[in-house]
Amino acid sequence: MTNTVLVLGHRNPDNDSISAAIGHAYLRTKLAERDGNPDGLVYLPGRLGPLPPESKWVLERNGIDEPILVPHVHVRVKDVMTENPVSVTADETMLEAGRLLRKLNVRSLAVRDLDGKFLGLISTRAIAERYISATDMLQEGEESSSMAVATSLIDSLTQKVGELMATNVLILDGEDLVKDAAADLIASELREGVVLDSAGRAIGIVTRSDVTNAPKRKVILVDHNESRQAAPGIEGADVLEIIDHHRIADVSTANPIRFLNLPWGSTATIVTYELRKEGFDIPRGIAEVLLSAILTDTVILKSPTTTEIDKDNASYLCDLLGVELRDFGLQVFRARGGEESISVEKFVEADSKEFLVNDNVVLIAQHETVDLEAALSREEEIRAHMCKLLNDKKYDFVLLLVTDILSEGSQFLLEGNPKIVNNSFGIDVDQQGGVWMPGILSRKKQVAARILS
Ligand SMILES: [Mn+2]
Repeated sequence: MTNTVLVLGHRNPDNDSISAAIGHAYLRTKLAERDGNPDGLVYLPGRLGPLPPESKWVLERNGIDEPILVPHVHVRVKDVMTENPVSVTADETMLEAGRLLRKLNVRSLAVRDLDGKFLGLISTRAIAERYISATDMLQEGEESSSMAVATSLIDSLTQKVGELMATNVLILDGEDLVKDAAADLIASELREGVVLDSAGRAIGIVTRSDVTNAPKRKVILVDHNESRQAAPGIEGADVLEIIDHHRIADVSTANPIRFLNLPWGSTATIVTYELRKEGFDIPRGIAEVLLSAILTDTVILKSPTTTEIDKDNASYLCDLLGVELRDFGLQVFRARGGEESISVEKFVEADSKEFLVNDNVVLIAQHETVDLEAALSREEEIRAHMCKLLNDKKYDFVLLLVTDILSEGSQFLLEGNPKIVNNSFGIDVDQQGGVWMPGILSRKKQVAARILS
């Protein structure tokens, strides 16, 4: 486990955090293959929370495994234990056990029954104690007592392991935190604890020195560099690298590391750029994963955070995949399923603002979408909720702009008195389906300003 490097995005992962973790783990693996990997590091993408639906969609259709769920990066018992400890059966002799201990140069062996179940530990210390106890028979100046000691020692060689093993062994769980296990182990009579599997077989032995010299877990952070957003336990982990596109925050490291932070639209853009710079072929699955994240983080290259480099890398991936950017982007956003699944309250109210017009209070709400059709399929339900707000709050009218980011316009839906809106825009808003207003994207500059003037 000590050679595993977890590549982790932020808490509450979005598609960029998932995709950048997968893409960067792939890049690091390819670099290790090409440039050598003396420490035998294995790069494993992880996630700190549930998989967003669009990530699930893109991974499933490409047959790529979900990143493993990483609840924290504290050191666990399974990170420090000696795996698959050598064991002997309870009816083997002390001679056999002793020879094995010597041959393997270990201090203890697990003792098992015939089904493989753990029974106890036999240690060099138990053997030494057995020998020393034999010397109790020694009496000053009595030749016969030396013989008794020798006989006892010889007898001990054929004694069964089961008679001498320790059974008061501390049983640990592989997932236990080392800092907790350490306290238990120091308090326990024996120097070793044992980890069992569900069938009761010993799968690991942990010694006191294992827990006091526990190595830190190795991580690479992608899509964040803020400890509040990072895996619990990050302050005790060994951060090897950071790849990000956010503000520089507070993660600190003991050693100099590679910290690549660029003000581009997504971390997936940075990973794509790096894969290209290093000259690696990008397999289809990885390309789709990265493209999906460039498109979610930049809202299909429409968000103000979008740069020329995002556009260049997105179009490179589109060419490689033979897909059309907008089509693929829409598929990704549909997989996200927001329009169908969010509550009508959220749909209407999440971004709504009251304004005062001629002594009347009005509500102007906006819902941004890349899938106008799906959004408007809920018109009836949306209007019913707008009516409820209208009556509850005694608004003069409630106007909802369903803004299509891709088509760059808004559908106006209105409940209540339509006069002001109709006069301001020269339209007849009071109709089923509402009115499409091309070019209207900003509530503040293009809608409220006109209504208020
Ligand atoms: Mn991001």
